[in-house]
Amino acid sequence: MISLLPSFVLLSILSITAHAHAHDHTTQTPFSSSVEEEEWTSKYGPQIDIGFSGPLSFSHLPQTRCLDSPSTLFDIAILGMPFDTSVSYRPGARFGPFGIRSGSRRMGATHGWTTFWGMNPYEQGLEVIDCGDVPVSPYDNALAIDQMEAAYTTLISRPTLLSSNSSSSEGVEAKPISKSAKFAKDGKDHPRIVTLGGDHTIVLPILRALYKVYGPVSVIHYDSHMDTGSATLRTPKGIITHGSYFLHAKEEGLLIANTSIHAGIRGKLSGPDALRHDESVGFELLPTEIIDDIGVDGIVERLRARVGDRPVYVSVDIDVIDPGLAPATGTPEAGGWTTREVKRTLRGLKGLNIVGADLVEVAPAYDHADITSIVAADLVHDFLALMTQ
Ligand SMILES: [Mn+2]
Repeated sequence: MISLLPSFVLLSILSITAHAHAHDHTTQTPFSSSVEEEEWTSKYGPQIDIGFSGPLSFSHLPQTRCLDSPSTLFDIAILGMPFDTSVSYRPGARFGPFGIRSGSRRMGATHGWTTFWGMNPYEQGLEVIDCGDVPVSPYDNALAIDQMEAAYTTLISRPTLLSSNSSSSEGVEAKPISKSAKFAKDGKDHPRIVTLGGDHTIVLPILRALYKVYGPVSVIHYDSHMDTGSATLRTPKGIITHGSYFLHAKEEGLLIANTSIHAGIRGKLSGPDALRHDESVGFELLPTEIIDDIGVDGIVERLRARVGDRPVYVSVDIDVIDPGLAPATGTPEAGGWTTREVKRTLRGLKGLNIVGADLVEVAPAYDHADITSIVAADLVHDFLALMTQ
């Protein structure tokens, strides 16, 4: 652990130690007549993390390097994918997991109750932990995509902690925590992962991993861009980017045909052909401005009707939100939804069979006063509430 410290910190520690040692020989009278063992604990109790201190995990959750620890079981994991080498404009989302965790510093398991949800996701009897980040290659995209798939597959292949506990009691049937178990090919309960991106390309390895457990899924996709490859069709075939991964997912059979939906689209396109192409990939499209006509409830109704009771993956690009409220992203688009509107539509997804979720495209270098990171962390809290209520 000490080797991880910057050398100047190490030098300071060594020089203080050396100084104290020399001091022992010359000072006869210590300023305290006795040393009380564990003085901190006896006076102040546990060494808790406060909002502006402590190791950086999401919401101060216990953090484990889960990929190294096969015996670590959980029901829901936070997992970072610091990948940003397939973007079309501003890079920087590799720092997204760090930024979102930083934006969550004022959150905590003991005060996760909100009037918005009327519950605390950390107090629903489920183990929610932060599994750290996937160490992805910043040099080789094909390698990085395989690393992300391998990591996600590793974690969702484990039994949930809850089902593991209940099956270990003799005569007690393993109790699934989620309705999604009925979609799993093995009929078992699998943990769910909330992934912190990373650019949006991370969804392709995630869908590949989910396919192994559930088969194809439906997607609810919040974004100002369609990401179905209409703008990148001119690039060489086979190139996977953060604007084309859904086309690859469709071609690989990872999506249930014609059951996915975009919400919040407003990016500029080459023309109406782009819409026809998008529809051919299997998406319905809710443009940003429709919210003024049908309201939050209308958006929720359309999202729910499209995916029905199928297994659904929820992917949120932070750029669905207006850049005035969430500027730190790679391809900002003016005129987006407010944070409050997005939160209300997410709450409207209660009861759907959500098998996983992500929050992507946060690039903290473009942030101001952490506003984007705080928004992103808040939406991750909403994912946890959705998955645990
Ligand atoms: Mn986008």
